[in-house]
Amino acid sequence: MSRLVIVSNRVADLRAGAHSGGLAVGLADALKERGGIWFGWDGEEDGTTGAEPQVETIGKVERIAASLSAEDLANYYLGYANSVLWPMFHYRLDLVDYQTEFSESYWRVNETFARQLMRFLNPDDLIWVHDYHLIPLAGFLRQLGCRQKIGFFLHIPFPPSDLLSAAPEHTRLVDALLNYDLIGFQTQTDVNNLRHYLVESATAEQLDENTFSFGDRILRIDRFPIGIDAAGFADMAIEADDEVVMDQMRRRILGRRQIIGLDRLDYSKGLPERFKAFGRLLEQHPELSKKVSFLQVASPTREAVDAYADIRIELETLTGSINGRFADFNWTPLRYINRAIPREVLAPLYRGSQVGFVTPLRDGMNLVAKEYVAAQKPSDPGVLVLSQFAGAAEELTEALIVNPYDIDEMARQLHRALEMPLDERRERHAALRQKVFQQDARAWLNSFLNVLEGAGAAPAKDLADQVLPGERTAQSS
Ligand code: GDG
Repeated sequence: MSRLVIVSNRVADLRAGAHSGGLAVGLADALKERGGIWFGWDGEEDGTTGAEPQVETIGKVERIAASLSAEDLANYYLGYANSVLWPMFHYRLDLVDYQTEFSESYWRVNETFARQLMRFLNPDDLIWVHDYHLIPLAGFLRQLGCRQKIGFFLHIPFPPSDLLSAAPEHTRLVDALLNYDLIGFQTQTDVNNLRHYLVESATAEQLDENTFSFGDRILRIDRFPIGIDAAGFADMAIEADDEVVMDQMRRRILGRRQIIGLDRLDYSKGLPERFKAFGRLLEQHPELSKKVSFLQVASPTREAVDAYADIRIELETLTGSINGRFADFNWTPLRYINRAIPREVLAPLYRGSQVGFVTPLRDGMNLVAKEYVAAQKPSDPGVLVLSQFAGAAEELTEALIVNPYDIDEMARQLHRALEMPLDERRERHAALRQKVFQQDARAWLNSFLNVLEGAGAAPAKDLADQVLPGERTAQSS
């Protein structure tokens, strides 16, 4: 079995326990089994780009932590990655803040990372690069002579061809992607979007539905919907601490149900629309007064980016106005927590909430939707209300699927979720649960690595069918 080399923006803490979060733990387990490297930024905010990376050996795994200067962090990470690529890939061209120094830093940091990583690679390593921060990495590795198989997984959406074409540097970005052997996306929509771009721009020749050739390279594009450690999360949900248990008992006594939302505080998550939908529900159903409350946890991220500061102010204003209008001396309809809560608290909180309200305007997958399903009690489960624009909606079709821009529709579906009879809740949840447990983190990881291991070769049928340049005219005329 080849060694595995994982590259992500931030190197994971390989000593952290299972309670620290699903994805990093799943990838770290795969690394520990196969042996290999995890390479990424060390998380320090005042380093020196290009300084000798720190190497720590843990069993068969080398953790290589690279340093970044404060300036590169501002330009490469907050700038290009999070003020250009993040909004662009979430269909928000209006929020793209393109600056030449962002771009210069982005490509240079990737080149530096490639040079640093190259020294540690073995000839038959399997390299797996994660996310939009590192699109150019394979191109720079190839320039340095890297012949190993390199896969790329995009955790966020990939925009439609028309939208991408309006963005600065789109040709350079797509050309950089073509240096990978395998590109994995969360959804079929993302796969189709890159496929259309490649076909329309004639950037690469299509060999079959998922395979393209570009110069002497063969590229495969496919869908690998990411999953969670469903069994582990379900177990965590059962072990509630005393405070969570008491909160649930109190609500049960008062006959009060809870809607829950949990997100990083990000404009892509549709939080203002979600708050308004809850306000609309209370407005249209006065009988729900004191009978339902909405708990939204929104942990702060990327606060140095203006668009994130703006959304925070908007949410505080909305919370104030909804509570001001509907609250009573013994009932706060909307509780908004603007900080992270521990994972072992959030799992039982999901379980104790009758509705999971997950309504991003655009999301690669959305793991919260899957965590909510995994945490439910199968005999008396809650209902998932899910945006049609979350990648998860492609799989979780038994959720109540909503348009996150349509406030009335969301209010209606919230009401339907609160009123849903037990039989229907059980039926929908059983179907959802099966999908979440089947397509879990381990299945996702294995399927990506299996395809990457076989990648780089043209599909047999197409090679045989491939028409040589001179033959094409003869056959078609
Ligand atoms: C990107 C893509 C894709 C959130 N608040 C707290 C907390 N969380 C945890 C959740 C969940 C994770 O963070 C969020 O995952 P999402 O998938 O919802 O969203 P992104 O962070 O935007 O992730 C996304 C994902 O990559 C994976 O490919 O699904 O589409 O945007 O696990 O539970 N965890 C704790 N406290 C919090 O307050 N402990």
